[in-house]
Amino acid sequence: MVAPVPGGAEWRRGRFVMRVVALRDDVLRVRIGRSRALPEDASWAVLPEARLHSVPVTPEPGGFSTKAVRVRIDAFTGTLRVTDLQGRPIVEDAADAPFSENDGAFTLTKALPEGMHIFGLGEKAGALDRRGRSFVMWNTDAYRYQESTEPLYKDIPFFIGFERGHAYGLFLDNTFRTRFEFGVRHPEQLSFGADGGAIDYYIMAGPTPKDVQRAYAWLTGPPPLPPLWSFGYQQSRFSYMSQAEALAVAHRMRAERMPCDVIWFDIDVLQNHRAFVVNETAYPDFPGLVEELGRLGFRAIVITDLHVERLAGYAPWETGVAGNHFVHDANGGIYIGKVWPGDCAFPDFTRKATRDWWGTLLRHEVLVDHVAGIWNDMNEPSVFGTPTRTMPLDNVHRIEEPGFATRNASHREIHNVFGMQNARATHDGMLALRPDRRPYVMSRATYAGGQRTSVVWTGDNSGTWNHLRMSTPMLLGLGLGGFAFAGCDLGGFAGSSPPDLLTRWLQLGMFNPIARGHADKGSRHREPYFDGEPHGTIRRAAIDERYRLLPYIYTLAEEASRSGLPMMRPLFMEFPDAAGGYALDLEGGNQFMWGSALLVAPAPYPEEVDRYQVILPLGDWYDYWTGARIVNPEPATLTGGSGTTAQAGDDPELMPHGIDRTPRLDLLPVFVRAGSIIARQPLVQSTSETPQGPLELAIYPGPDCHGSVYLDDGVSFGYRHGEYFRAGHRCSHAVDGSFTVRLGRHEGSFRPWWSHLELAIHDADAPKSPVTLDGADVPDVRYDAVTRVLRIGIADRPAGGSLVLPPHAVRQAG
Ligand code: NBV
Repeated sequence: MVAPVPGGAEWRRGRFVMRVVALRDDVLRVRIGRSRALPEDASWAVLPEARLHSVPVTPEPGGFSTKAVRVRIDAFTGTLRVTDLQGRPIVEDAADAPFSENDGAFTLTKALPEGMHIFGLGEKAGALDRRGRSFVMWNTDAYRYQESTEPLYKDIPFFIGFERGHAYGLFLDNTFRTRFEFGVRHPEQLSFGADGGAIDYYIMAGPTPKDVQRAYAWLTGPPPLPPLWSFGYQQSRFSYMSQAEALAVAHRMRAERMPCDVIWFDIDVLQNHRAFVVNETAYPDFPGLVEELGRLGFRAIVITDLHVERLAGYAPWETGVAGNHFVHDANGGIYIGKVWPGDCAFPDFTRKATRDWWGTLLRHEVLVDHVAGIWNDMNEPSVFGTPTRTMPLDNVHRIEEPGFATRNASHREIHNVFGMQNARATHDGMLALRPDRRPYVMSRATYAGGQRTSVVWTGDNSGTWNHLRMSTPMLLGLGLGGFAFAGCDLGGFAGSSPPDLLTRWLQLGMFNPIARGHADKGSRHREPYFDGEPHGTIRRAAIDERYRLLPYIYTLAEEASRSGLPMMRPLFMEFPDAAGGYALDLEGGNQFMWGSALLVAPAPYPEEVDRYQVILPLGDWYDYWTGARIVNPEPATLTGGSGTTAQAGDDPELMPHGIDRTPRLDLLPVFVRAGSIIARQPLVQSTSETPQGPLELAIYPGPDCHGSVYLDDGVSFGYRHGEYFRAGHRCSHAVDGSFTVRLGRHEGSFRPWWSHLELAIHDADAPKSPVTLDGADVPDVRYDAVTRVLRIGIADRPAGGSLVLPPHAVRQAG
């Protein structure tokens, strides 16, 4: 029977109890207990303030409603239906057997309507649309994975169901090995479950993909704003084998004028791969090296794997034993497994005391100035020489944690959060040691919510064309999984990418949230200068453009840190109503949005030389490289299966358009949505350099034309106390055809590096009468008839202002 409870409704039958509550009007939590009581109310992923939030609901027969959704529970079967207030289904249990269990494992089954597509689950290889496939969540060291490899390094059990115009989200908060399948066992059902643990999941009602994404960020926390330098180019290798080699890379990058911000130090910087101990034979003066790198404008990131070598006299081992900080085996002894240094113990990161202890070990690394970040690898955890590649499932962790009942838990339960808690310990340790510097931690394994304490990369990909292609859906999946800040090893980790591949990968990687080249031991070098010409020139141009775009990129990053919206976005997120809907993300062949203004359109199969079609959704676009406007292109030929092509009655305005491009090594096609204002800066060689000259506002006229600029000191938390800069700008046409740029008022107390703005208005004509700023003529107006760009130089004024171009200088765009 179904009874009202505060904030929701509860169904009981036999030993089963299901409680559905509304945390917000558009966010429901569903918990099912199998022994007359609900499971423990605790979570590694969901923020307590979200988990315990509630809104008033209206009890109704068999359920309740909020201001956004209606919940119905069948009194007999417990079948759950969630609809909008008009009765349109959002997500519904499968009519037959929505629930099954077997020895602690459970499976829930829901309807999968014919036209619905599934995105998410974080880092998964293969197609972005998950429909028709099955997945496992079990953090795994998956060296040289392929498209079909399951599982991979991370566990983000959150997916989005999307059908043209409508989306919902579902997050299964369960850390055991979980399984998802979408239309595999039954074409119109999806199911998910776990090997054990609580049945505890959340439904986000949308209706837009961005609504879902924001709701997920509300539940699990948005990723905090990383330092500005982390958006520069970063160079890594396994490993730079000596101090001299690392320094030579840095010098060469500067000599070649290839901008770069970070050099990464992999395990050979450590004595016998032992965390926290520098190999002084290869690196006789590591602090001195890092100082020198700092003078050259580089930061250093040092790897710190979690396994602790069993070695008398080694402080992490000794203090770890003394503090009882290591994971136990089933017999209560310290579990020892083999990893890089040899026999190792594993800190029990589910104990707060152990995380605090781990944080103090970072003292050596973090207190060297310019060691700006820590890299947590191998934290699935990866253990050598075991059939499971990890520790035994009956190992014993101790949960001693605010918000949780104190208890022992098997590795079966903790495995998937182990890496996340390792990264959390590193993050919190860095923060404790340098309270006013933003910690930068990169982690390989993680769980939902791990975005609060680390950025991630996609592990050991390979230097093959196929892996270049795979990188886009993987990073899009991570973005949808809350990890807005993610990267892949540019050039591929394992094996040696040939020069053309590396060139193309660097071009594409400049539109990834993290742009870091990395390479396996023994493989060809991936430093961008390595292959001579024409590669050097092409790669330099790609990196230069990343640096010019940094104001836009950092503004996007800041937006992600508030909203959870990814920087790299699938097209359906920006154009949910476009005809063909999701097809944009399938037939667009790896196209994606870089923020809401730029569309990046690599060749669908990057090694092919054939012409391909770029799909441009809705409205006019501009070619990013030439500035030329692309008006009314041909309708795209969407050729996919049911639901992808235009249907009778589709509004032609909503049909995407297609244009052809022929692959060229020196150019990655990028387009700008009409109605965008994009901030760019003069070129620098690293973010430690102050750009010289004005901030450029590149204006691409079109409907709802807007853009903003955000900046702060790039490293501290001052921005949280008002020390930031923000300005929002808009443009519009008046009825007489004049064009106004409304420059926004400066917000925040941070003073940016520029004093002047250069407005670059694209597809303009030479103005026939003066351009005015708040009524006064502007003297600095330059027109280039070849590019059709009108450049206007003005002082940037804290109060903003209105810049008016006379009629006919700027055409109305569609
Ligand atoms: O620390 C060495 C490597 C590292 O370079 C790579 O990025 C990680 O994913 N690490 C894996 C350990 C062994 C790789 C064969």
